[in-house]
Amino acid sequence: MTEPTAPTRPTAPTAPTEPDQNGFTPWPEDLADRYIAEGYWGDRLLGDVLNGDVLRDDPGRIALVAGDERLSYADLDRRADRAAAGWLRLGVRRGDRVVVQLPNSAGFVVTFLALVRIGAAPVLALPAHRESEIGYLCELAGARAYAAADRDGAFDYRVMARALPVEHVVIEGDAQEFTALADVDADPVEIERPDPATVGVFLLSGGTTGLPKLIPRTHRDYVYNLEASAEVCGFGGRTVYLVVLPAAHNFALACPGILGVLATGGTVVLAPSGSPDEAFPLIERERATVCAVVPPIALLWLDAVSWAEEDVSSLELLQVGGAKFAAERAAEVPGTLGCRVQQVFGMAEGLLNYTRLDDPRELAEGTQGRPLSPADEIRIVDGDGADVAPGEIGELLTRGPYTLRGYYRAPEHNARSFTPDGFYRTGDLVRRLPSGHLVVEGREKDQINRGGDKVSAEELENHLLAHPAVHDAAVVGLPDPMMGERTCAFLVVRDTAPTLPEIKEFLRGRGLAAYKFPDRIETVDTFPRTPVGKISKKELAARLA
Ligand code: OOB
Repeated sequence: MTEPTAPTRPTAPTAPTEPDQNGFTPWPEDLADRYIAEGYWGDRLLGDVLNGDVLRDDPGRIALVAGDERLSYADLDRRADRAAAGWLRLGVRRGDRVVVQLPNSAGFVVTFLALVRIGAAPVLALPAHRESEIGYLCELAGARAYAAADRDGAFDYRVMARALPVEHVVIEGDAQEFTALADVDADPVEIERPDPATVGVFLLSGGTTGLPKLIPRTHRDYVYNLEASAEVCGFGGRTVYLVVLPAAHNFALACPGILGVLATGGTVVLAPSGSPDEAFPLIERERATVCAVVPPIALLWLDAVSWAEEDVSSLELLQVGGAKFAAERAAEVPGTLGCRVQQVFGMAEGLLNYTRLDDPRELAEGTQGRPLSPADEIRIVDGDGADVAPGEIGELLTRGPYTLRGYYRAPEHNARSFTPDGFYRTGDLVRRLPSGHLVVEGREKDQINRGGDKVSAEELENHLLAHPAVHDAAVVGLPDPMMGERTCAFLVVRDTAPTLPEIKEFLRGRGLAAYKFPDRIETVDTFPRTPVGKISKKELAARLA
């Protein structure tokens, strides 16, 4: 302890305090100092991500291709500055939160850059989310504004927006009574730079509880995340990256994703989906070199190349992650798609594992990669929290320079999700090879991984329990060759069992995202119980096998 010294002059409010960082758990000071001293954290902000050399020396280079739009680095930079001024004029300020639910459009990228430049954190919702998720997120985040498309097929975001507890609604497309995204535009103004230690963006957790969780990512941890990823994946000026996953998902955004491409001078091409009908023509036209997909898309592509007419030979790297990609399928990628395969085992909470581009095939195909950063700390523990022997299976715990220390405004959940010394409990069961590569062997968390889309069993159970005919509900994963897992809801019903279409209609009415709907329902008289009286999901899952 140093002697306290008397202040020589009254502390004046030199800078406005960052509003509302109260729900954010910072890294302890000694670790933060270390991450800075060792160069993991710098002063770069998310708003600075566009490659500076390209902006100066080659500003006409194409940064973003979206539909008919082709934006150069200079165009994108200018549009982001104009949009930032537009958001400020609308009344959105540094420290605010804005729920952003935009599809893979230029509007998404411009809005993201504009908000991080003013230091208003985007809360990145998926286009599939509905009232149940979006209403809750707006409230939890205390969002000042909500930005969305006009519609998604038959679904009208504007109808949902009318009931949201926000001051401003901004709509891409036909805005009706709301502000049009195109009008969030003004002459650029001087903007005070946010503090790199503050939250730059909120990602959504896949969820294991009744309600979605928010993951605060600071400017400096997320910049490290995307820059280190870009380096490991060899991204650079000649990278043409096709985005087929939702841009709002961590994988497509920053692993290395859209932001990693823009940071290293490459070109981002946005596709509406991973369907070969939409993705292959774009690969051919733009000569895409890299794409990140979930396993079901990889399987679809392995199949589709044999009949598709497009030339996809420009592809050099297929990143596969979000759910386990079987070694046998991974081994088919080089021969069938003519490119390398990279396995990515990541999480919105932080830790990223990548197979390396120079890994021997057996590691690239048969493992889920090794940690991105030398500063990532990994523990693999048994049920008592003790380290397992080398090579044994256990739960993966982690902490590091880009892994959260707490969910936003979730003290009770945080007490369970982190060890007292700050390791995040991933809920994933892994084993580690002598090379440091991890193999994902299963999951401890009560979640279904439906081809990369995460479904919290508890969240779905709570919705099912609200159905008048449902007495009790238990949701388990059903093995599936294409999706890895599908969702099965076991129900104890009061008298007549509802049908699957009735259940889906009920859940739609409750505003739940459709990817969380059960694929199958099974009615039972009673649930099997564990010795302590909990529902035995293991036994229920065994009944499906
Ligand atoms: C990615 O992020 P999230 O937040 O949607 O889901 C994380 C969880 C992991 O904890 C794990 O259970 C599962 O998804 N997972 C995998 C996997 N990649 C993710 N399980 C097995 N094999 C894999 N390769 O899914 C995500 C974030 C960034 C990059 C890539 C994926």
